[in-house]
Amino acid sequence: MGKLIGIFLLALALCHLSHSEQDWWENGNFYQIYPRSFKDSDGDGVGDLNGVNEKLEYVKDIGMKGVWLSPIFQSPMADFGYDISNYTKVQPEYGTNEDLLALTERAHSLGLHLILDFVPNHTSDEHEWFQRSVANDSYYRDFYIWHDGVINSTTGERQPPSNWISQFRYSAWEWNEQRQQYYLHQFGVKQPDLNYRNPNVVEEMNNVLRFWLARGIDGFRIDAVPFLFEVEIDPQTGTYPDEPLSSDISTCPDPDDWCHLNHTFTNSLPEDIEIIYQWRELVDQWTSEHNTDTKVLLTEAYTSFENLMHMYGDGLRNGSHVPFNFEMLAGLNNKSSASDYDYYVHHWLSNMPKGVYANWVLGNHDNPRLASRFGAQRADLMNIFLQTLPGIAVTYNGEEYGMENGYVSWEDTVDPQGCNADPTTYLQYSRDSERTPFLWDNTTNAGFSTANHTWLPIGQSYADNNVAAQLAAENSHLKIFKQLTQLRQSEAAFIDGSYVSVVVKNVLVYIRAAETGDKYIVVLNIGDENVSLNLGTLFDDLSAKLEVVVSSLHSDIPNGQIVNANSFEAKAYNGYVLRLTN
Ligand SMILES: *[C@@H]1O[C@H](CO)[C@@H](O)[C@H](O)[C@H]1NC(C)=O
Ligand SMILES: *[C@@H]1O[C@H](CO)[C@@H](O)[C@H](O)[C@H]1NC(C)=O
Ligand SMILES: *[C@@H]1O[C@H](CO)[C@@H](O)[C@H](O)[C@H]1NC(C)=O
Ligand SMILES: *[C@@H]1O[C@H](CO)[C@@H](O)[C@H](O)[C@H]1NC(C)=O
Ligand SMILES: *[C@@H]1O[C@H](CO)[C@@H](O)[C@H](O)[C@H]1NC(C)=O
Ligand SMILES: CC(=O)N[C@H]1CO[C@H](CO)[C@@H](O)[C@@H]1O
Ligand SMILES: [Ca+2]
Ligand SMILES: [Ca+2]
Repeated sequence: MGKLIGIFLLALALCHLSHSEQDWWENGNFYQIYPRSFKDSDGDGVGDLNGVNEKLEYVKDIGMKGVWLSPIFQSPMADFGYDISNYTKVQPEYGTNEDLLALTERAHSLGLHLILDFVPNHTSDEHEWFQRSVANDSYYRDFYIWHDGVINSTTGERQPPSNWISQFRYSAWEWNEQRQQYYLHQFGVKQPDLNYRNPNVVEEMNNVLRFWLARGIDGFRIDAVPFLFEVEIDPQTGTYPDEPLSSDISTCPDPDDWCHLNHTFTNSLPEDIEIIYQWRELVDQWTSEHNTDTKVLLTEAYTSFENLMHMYGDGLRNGSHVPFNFEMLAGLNNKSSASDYDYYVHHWLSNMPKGVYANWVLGNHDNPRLASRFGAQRADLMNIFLQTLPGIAVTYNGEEYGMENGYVSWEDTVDPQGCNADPTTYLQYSRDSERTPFLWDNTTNAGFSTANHTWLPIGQSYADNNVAAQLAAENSHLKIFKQLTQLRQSEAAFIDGSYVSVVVKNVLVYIRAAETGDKYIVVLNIGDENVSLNLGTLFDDLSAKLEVVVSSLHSDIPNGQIVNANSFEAKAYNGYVLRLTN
């Protein structure tokens, strides 16, 4: 019996609703689809909306409630759709607005909700607003952040108004010949920042939201929230203040790198959160005026924990329904201990405001796949963890069947972050490996596309390991995932049960208990050694016999097997969901 490291009891602020009373998004399962790589319906090698439409049954079948699509709007693709040139038009290679409407209707008919990626910080420089702004067209003149620059007293030359650096390196200011001014871009040169201090910009963006709400879209995932506002111009100097050097420039010595500065004037301003509250008001108002299902906001913000909590609301006003929990995503890696896992769960649960739902994110299109980041042996364990925590689970497409990073050669690399590196180092930077096509079956291109050439290669062998094969197998990562999402939907303990955890050696053990008395124990052996547990000494009122409801593929325990609580053997890297038998 290992040393008891700690017990932590949580009184969860959950509204004790029965399953049927819960709103669709509460406690929900959200699925991120990367449309370029999901399913190609017309054989051009690029995934598209009709492809997503063809596969919606699958999304429903694996237990999802909400689907969010990575950007699909018209874009010159300088940043794979994060550079939008028209917010109300679908990018032609993904389909048409009609295809999106058909997809929305199909989703609704299956009981799914569709969420679009909204990229409000900047447009593409090819957006009509920017071109009119460059032309000094009066309504659009101040849609972006323009400045004459300042004259350097030593050289007598014009230079940018401040030392601000873009996320993609070098000055965040770019000179425009036609307008004879600098414009601000916190990301790429082709991504000019909108000026949110201009009420017309706010109104135009509100109209974009209303445009899609009117077409049945169920909510928005809002990109890059901490970049929305910059400090106002200093009336004394007529320019913007320089940002101080980062407190630890030794970890970021290159003055052209974003991390070289401390972004006090361009990142995580209080105004960023204000506008989220305002967008929440807009969607809430829409929901009540049109008597629709709840429209939701999901927010992407790599910012302080305090800001993330604030994103939920300030006690008077509501904010994001789902402020993505990047603390856990950034905090856990394959060296993390069971105590680390425990820490991130408690930190969120015990600090979130009353009346909101926790959310858990472990992967997305910017991070190596779970099976590659945590080791393939832990693929099921990570899904068991995600699906049995209280609140909302967010799954990146492919994680449900334990997909690993795909191999993409230097020649095939397309991610700008990879291309900016060289053939020896590109794999450290490129995000293509987690974006390779979905493995549907064992036909050409794993059933993703019939094209001779797909936009990214199929990254791994798929003859025996694909969705169809996993569905046909007696047991598989995918079958385990489906059992987990089933439990979340049907068992009160997982719907709104309490959460109590214990860490023993490198094993995280927690109980989910419903008021009705139903109880489940989740055992996650994070470590690389088998551990024998006496569960009876860890929790009160435990029955002597437990039923294994679902466990990792390599646990060698069939579902339904009864085990002794007093001598439970947790295999290295394995996860288990056990039911109390009374
Ligand atoms: C976006 O595209 C639609 C449909 O083609 C068009 O009517 C609209 O004017 C465009 N908007 C902008 C701002 O370019
Ligand atoms: C003026 O230009 C010189 C030479 O490029 C540079 O070293 C110096 O930092 C500039 N001064 C200011 C105040 O930016
Ligand atoms: C832009 O318009 C303003 C206001 O009409 C004017 O002062 C300014 O000179 C114009 N700039 C250019 C480059 O035409
Ligand atoms: C915030 O959300 C809660 C829970 O849904 C609701 O009861 C409350 O009225 C909302 N507050 C505002 C200001 O909309
Ligand atoms: C842990 O992750 C690192 C970096 O991603 C990798 O090099 C290493 O092989 C991984 N170890 C295991 C056990 O998966
Ligand atoms: C995780 C994520 O979506 N990151 C995006 C944030 O916004 C920038 C600019 O829009 C994109 O380049 C990132 O991919
Ligand atoms: Ca296609
Ligand atoms: Ca901005």
